[in-house]
Amino acid sequence: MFTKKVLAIILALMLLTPVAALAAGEDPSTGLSNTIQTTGVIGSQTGGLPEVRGTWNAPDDSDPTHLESGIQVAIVPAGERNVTNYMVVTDPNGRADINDVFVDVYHPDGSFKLQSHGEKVTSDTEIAAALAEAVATGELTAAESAALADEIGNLQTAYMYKTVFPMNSCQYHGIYKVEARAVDKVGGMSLVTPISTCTFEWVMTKVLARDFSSVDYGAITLGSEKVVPGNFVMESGQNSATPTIHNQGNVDLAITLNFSPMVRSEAPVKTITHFDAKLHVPNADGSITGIGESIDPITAGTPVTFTTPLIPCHPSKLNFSVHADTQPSGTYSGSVLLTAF
Ligand SMILES: [Ca+2]
Ligand SMILES: [Ca+2]
Ligand SMILES: [Ca+2]
Repeated sequence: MFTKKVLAIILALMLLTPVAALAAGEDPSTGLSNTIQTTGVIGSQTGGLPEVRGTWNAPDDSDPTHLESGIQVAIVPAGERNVTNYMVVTDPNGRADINDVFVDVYHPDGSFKLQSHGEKVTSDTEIAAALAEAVATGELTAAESAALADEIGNLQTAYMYKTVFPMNSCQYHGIYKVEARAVDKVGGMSLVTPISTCTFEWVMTKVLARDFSSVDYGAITLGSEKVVPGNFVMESGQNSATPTIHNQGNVDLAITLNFSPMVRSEAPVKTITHFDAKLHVPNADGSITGIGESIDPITAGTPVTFTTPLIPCHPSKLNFSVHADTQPSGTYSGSVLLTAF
């Protein structure tokens, strides 16, 4: 019954679909509907797959004395740097059968980050140095290192490969997983095992940069707010008239402001104590939507914290405002403490 039903549907489709008959001499390799034969043999690779015998990452440069287990990689604030993965690979068909190696790198939340292909390390000096470093950082025991060196050097059954991939301060801190894979000349791929998997820690680093060191409200009119508008552009130096702050680390920052009163320099002493501020943080992809978060009013001496986190990567705009209502004319000065935590 089922077959009949399917047949009926196929017949109906044939009736509904106008199909031009192939004219004499027309190329049969063209057409809108094509059946291509596929073949393959499962099990033909048995015993022939390459095998990752050991893998580790470097450098442990945020932990130079290697007191902390694992690899702690230091970030470059607002910049990029390379991480190196090493793997030692063998193949039952001989190490000459290894055709390609690559790593799959995963973010701390488990999502895929990137794939990068490696190259064979041919220098004995470099091989020895990489193995020695892995022992120093605790990624390999001395016995494991010696066994791998033996497979590469004496037995000549394995090669060492290194894969260099970039890390950016825009990427959040945490433990990144690296799966080392190898492919042989007939396309057989090594299996993912605990031995072919390693990690590194992208060390949490808080960095706040700003492009201004002072805020000049200029002429203030009694009864109306005076705004110093920021922008999204980090100017070089710290003399910008358009305040911008930039999270150059790899973790969200909370931003707190604490205004001091602005005090009149002439006698009698008078103070301005009413301020406000607005923080506008771009989206994670750098696009800018919305109008930002205002805190208004802010009273001098009372710290306030924006609920909007300052996310890494893209510069954010910070506006400062002052309100003077009854103060006499004169020159007023104060300060604001900008804190990130
Ligand atoms: Ca093979
Ligand atoms: Ca370490
Ligand atoms: Ca600016």
